Parts: sequence; C-alpha cells; structure tokens
Amino acid sequence: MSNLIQQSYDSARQRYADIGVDTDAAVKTLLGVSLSLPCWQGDDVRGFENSDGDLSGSGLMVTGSDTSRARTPEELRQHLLEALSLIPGRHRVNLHAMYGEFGSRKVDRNEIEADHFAGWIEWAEKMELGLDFNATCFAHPRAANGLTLSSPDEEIRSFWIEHIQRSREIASVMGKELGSPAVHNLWVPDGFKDVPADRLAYRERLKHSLDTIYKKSYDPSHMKDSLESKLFGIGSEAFVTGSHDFYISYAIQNNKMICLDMGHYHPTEQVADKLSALLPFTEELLLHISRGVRWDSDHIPVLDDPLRLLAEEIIGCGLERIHIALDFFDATVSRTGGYVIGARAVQKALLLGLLLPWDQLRTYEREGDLFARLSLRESMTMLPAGAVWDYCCHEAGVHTDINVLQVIQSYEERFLG
Ligand code: RNT
Ligand code: ZN
Repeated sequence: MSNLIQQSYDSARQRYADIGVDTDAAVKTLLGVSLSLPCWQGDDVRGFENSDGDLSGSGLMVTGSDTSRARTPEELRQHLLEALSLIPGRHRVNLHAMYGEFGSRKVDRNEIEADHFAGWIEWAEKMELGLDFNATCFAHPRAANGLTLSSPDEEIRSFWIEHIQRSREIASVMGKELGSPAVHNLWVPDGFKDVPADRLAYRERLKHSLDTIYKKSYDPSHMKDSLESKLFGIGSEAFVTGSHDFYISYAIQNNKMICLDMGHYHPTEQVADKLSALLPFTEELLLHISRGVRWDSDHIPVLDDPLRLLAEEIIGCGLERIHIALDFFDATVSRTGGYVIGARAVQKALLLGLLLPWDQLRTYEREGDLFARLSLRESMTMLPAGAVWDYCCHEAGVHTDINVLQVIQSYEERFLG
C-alpha cells in the first residue's frame, strides 16, 4: 500500500512541478500548521462543573444522541489523543473555563484558578500540545437571561468581569508553562430576542466592562486576547451587543485580535474575504472554523467551498499572522470521529491552498490577463491533490482518509466497552 502512495505521489509531484508548484514544500508547510481543537466537541459543551450544564440562555444548541460523549476529563483526553493520532502534525487543545478539574467541589466561575487546570497543563506538556483558553460566559444562572458584560445589573457585570480576569490569568499560566502563547478568546452571549429600546447603553456597558477586563496586560509570549462577534443567536435574533462592527472597533482601538467564526455572518458573506480586510489594521487574527448549514449550526467542517476559499486566503495572506481554531459540536456522530473529520478537512483545504501556483496567478493578474488567471485556477481543480494528501498522512505516520472509519469504529467499540 505505501508503495502505491509513494508512486502516486511521485507522479503528482511531477504534475505540480510542471506548473511551478513544489509539493514537498507544501507538505512540509502543512505539517507545521497547528490547529486548536475544541474541547467542547468531545462532550457536547457540557464541561466538568458540578452543575447540570444547562445551555439555555447561551444561544448554543447541541443536538444528537450518539453515545460516545466524554463524561470525565480522562475520557475527554482519551478522545482527544485518539483523534490527534489520526490528524497529521502537532496541534493544540482549546479549553473552556468550565472544563476545569474541580473534583467534587462546586467552584463558581468567579473562583476558578490555574490550579484547576494543572491536570490539563501537565497532560499537554507530556503530549507536546499547546493550549488555548476561553472564559465561559454561558451555561450559568447568572447568564440565564442572556446578558453578562452588558447587563444593566452591576453585580452581574462584576461577576463576569471577575471570571474573565481569572480566565486571562489562567491562559497566561498555560502559555508560560507550555512555552507557547495561549489565545484567550472572549465570546459573550449578550443580546435580545426582540428589538431593544436602548442599544447604545448595552454597547457602552460592554465597552466599559472590556476596558476593566483588559486593564491588566500580559506578556504576549504567554497570552494573547481575541474577541469574537456574532450576528445572531437563538434568543438573540434582534440584537447582539458584541456585533462585528463593535468588536472590530474595539479590537483595533485596543490592540486585540478579532476572532472570525465562520458561522457568525450572513450566509452569503465570505469569511475568506475578511482576512485581507482586517490584516492591514491588526497584527494577528483568530479563526473559528465551523460549518454553518442554513444558520450558525456549528456542523463539523467538510471540504466545501467556503472552507476552501478561506484556506486559500489563509495561505494567500500568510499563515504567520493567523491562528486557526476549530469550533463545532455534533452529538449525532462519534465525538472523536468528528474531531478527525473536521480537522482533516481543514488540513486538506489548506493543502489545496498551498498547491496553488500563486506566483503565476499573481503575474497573470498584474498583467491584466484575467482569462489566464481563470483558466489556470480552473485547471488546478482536477490535479492529483489527493495523492499529495495521502503522502502527507503517510509521512506523518497517520492513516489515510479511507482507513479513518475503521479506526474510529474500533476505538468506539473499545470506548463503549
Ligand atoms: C458561540 C461561539 C463560541 C462558542 C464556543 C463554545 O457562538 O462560536 O466560540 O461556540 O466558545
Ligand atoms: Zn466560535
């Protein structure tokens, strides 16, 4: 089998070389790209607090009843390791604050500390994984009416400010201990189902809360902040305090990263187009790669057009300034399998971007030969990228696509006992 992979690769390499694309370099670059895997795909956004993990008021909704959900930190780490063994390259795990290891204690969000994540940090260090972090501003009685940092209730705002300040601190400990900066991403659910009467007051309160939160600055080699906007959520259809315009303005003024989630824009908007619109004004960006089906449905990514276009732009704009996190949850299928399919789809999309003859396309464009640009792009679509991908998996010691199903099936059998 591996002989066939090698032979197919050799002939693919020649085909690409003929149009000036170096497949060895593409594979090498791809294997150097780290993706941040969402811990929440492994357990349906439940976390390990000793509460019932009620998502109401969050706008997030997990559907499905596949039995593979991780119920403990150990099971979640087991799922992640199994998934990582099927994803070429070295990656990161994206944790939410509610995934601390609290034992049987009830630790409220305004009490969390780095110690609650010591097990994760130790594990990540051992497995050579980076960690990223998120404050969890939902699935909590104090967020049940869908308002946190922009709430008119001062006590509620202070509670969440404290939580987020602690979360940033924890992120910085993670980054410091692992020697790789942790991105602390902030998303709050704030908004209204119906038309608000004082939009400005909510946004001013959000700004004020953020100013308090970000007063403390951290060494960027330990922690970096990002802000995630949203167009609407379930229960925040008419108004979202932290809209795209709001956070762009805030991020640019305060030197923070913007997080672009693929499910958080109008369905006809291309998130791909936003990278080059933001990069002239900001040093780095965070992506939440997801697949929206009709709405912000958080489906597992597959190699579809929006993802291909986004990956092309990541390559076109330069990988160095873009952090790639995945954001999805699907309880209808194997949680571990979901990680594998989603992450590998992103990698395949990136590979397609890396296999484009960028210099030639840009030359045609500069020269105004737009038919040549169109024609060359189109002639790339049927070249043997699959042979390069198989080779990449093989090089990384990871199964090729066709074997994923069986490996996941036998893992699930063992997991479910
Ligand atoms: C919600 C945001 C956010 C969450 C995770 C769990 O709409 O996309 O990123 O999905 O933080
Ligand atoms: Zn997101």
